[in-house]
Amino acid sequence: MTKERTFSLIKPDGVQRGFIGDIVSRFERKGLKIVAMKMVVVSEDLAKSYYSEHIGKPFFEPLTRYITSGPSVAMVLEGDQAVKVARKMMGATNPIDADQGTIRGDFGLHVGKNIIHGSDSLTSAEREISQFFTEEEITNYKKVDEDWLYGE
Ligand code: IDP
Ligand code: MG
Repeated sequence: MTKERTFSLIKPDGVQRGFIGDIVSRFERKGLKIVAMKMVVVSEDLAKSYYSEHIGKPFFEPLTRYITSGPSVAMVLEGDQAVKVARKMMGATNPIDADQGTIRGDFGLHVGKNIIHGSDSLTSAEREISQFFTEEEITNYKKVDEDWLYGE
C-alpha cells in the first residue's frame, strides 16, 4: 500500500451543472478518503500559478476565464496510489475521448468544459494542495471502513 494524497477540483461547470454530489460520491464509493474540502472562487493570480505550465498555449486565456468564472470545489483525497486512481476515475482530458464510466466520459462533451481537475503526479499534487489549502485545513483521521478496504 502506497498511501498518497492528491488534489482534485470540481471546476465551475461541474458545480453549475449539479455534479458535486455525484463526483464526491464516486470518490467515497471507491474508497478514497476526503481529508480536506472547500468551495472556492479561483482568482486570476491563483489560476496563473496553478496552470503555469499552460501559459502561452492558445487555450490559456479561455482556460483562465473558465476556471475563475464561478465557484469550484477543491479537495484533497487520500488513499493507495490516490494520484493514479483519481486520474483514472476522471478519464481523458477531452471528454469525447474519455471512457464511459469516467467522470469526464459520463458528463462532458468538450475539452474546454471538462468538469474536473486531478493532479498528474505526486509532485503536482503537493504543489496544488499547498496552493489551495493550509496545513491546518488538512485533516488526519481513520475511517471506519479502512480495515475492510485494504488487504494484506
Ligand atoms: P488535464 O486536466 O487532463 O491534466 P491538461 O493538458 O493539463 O489536462 O490541461 C489542463 C486543462 O486545460 C484541461 O483540463 C482543460 O480544462 C484545458 N485544456 C486542455 N487542452 C485544451 C484545449 O485544447 N482546448 C481547451 N481547453 C483545453
Ligand atoms: Mg494537467
